[in-house]
Amino acid sequence: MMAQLYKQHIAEKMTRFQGILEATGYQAILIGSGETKMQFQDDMAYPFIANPYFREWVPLATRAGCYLQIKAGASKPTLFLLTVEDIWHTAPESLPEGFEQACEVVEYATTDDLKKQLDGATAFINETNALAVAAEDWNSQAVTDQIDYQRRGKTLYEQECVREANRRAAPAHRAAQQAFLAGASEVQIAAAYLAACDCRENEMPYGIIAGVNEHAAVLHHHNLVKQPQTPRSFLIDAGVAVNGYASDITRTYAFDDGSDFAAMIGVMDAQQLELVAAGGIGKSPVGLHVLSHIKAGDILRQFDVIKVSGEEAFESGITAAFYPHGLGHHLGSNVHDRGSNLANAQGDVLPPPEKYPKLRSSAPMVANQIHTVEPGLYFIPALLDKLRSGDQAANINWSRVDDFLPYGGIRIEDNIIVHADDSLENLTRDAFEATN
Ligand SMILES: [Mn+2]
Repeated sequence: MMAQLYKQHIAEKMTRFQGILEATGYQAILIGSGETKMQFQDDMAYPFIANPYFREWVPLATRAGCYLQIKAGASKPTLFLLTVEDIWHTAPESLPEGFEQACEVVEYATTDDLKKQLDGATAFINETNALAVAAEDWNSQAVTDQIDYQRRGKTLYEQECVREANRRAAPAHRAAQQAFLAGASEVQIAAAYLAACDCRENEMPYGIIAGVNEHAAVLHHHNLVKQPQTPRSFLIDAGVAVNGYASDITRTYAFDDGSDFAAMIGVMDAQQLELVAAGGIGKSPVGLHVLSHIKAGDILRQFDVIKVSGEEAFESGITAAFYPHGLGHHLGSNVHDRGSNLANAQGDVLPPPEKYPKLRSSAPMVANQIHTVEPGLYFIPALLDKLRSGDQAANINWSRVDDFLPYGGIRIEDNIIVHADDSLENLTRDAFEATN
């Protein structure tokens, strides 16, 4: 089934890229997977991962030195695979069974070989200018803007990749939860996660975030600790990559089901589903972001952490101290898919709202887009210190803040497809339900 979907995916991409060639005046686009990078003054390479533009076409995430060529008028792309004898390393990854027919596959051994096979004005996309093309033809923004704009709508193959990435991640999340409840260290929890999804750490779409207790308040807690802690709370943000596409899932757990923190997770979980349901074609991510802040304020009020309403807490900036990130982002071959602020294929950008200059998603949702919904609520000492010395300090119930500080915080994140009929598919909840 995947091979059939891939064939359709390539046909759809060919059509879209013919439009890009026409709009930008090139005869061909050549996308490199990238080159292996060596560590400084050493004979070891960093783990290689092909860039998202390449992965959008070819599911060879670990294969360096490959190029995909899309020519004007061609019905299939040509995939150039670097093929050299190498007795030191494992043979390079090859295409999944049945995928080869979608492309013309050509093996090459040297850059000169490859260059002989290129003709016509070519836009070259690659981290380095490995083929020494003219500077203006290398990563031309006119071309990458076009690519980023078309990638907003995911093909059925891409949707299935992210769906499968959710299916594989759910049992791993369960394993991590069990390890936490058993008193494991953060490092051991991550090991349980990897074992359950049967992945190497380098295959993860992003570094596993696994924070026990106060570490749940560190938004990107990657330096997992080895010492087991007396468990109170646990936040895990981790996905799985399938054919170069990511899932991006966060769950938060309390050790004691009867605690206020457990109750707070329950309220956040219900609110998160309301925020998911508020999305759809044409909906503004900015409006949803504001809604999520008011809801975060409501939770703080409900648990007596603040003395004002959720709405007032949002207006006065209190919620920003407890929830300092965006509600979500687009998901695909990039974990944070590009193009979420583009007004058109020519690269005009929709500016973020003045209040949220860092918000990356500003463009209304379109059909077949995949996005994350990830409201959060945290007790972050550095932000609380600022709040304590600011003009809103009297509106905070500081003894309640102290009650929650040892738990760190909460984030709940699902991956959602906005279908063409405006129905919403929650890939993450479906996957968790299937593992029950
Ligand atoms: Mn995310």
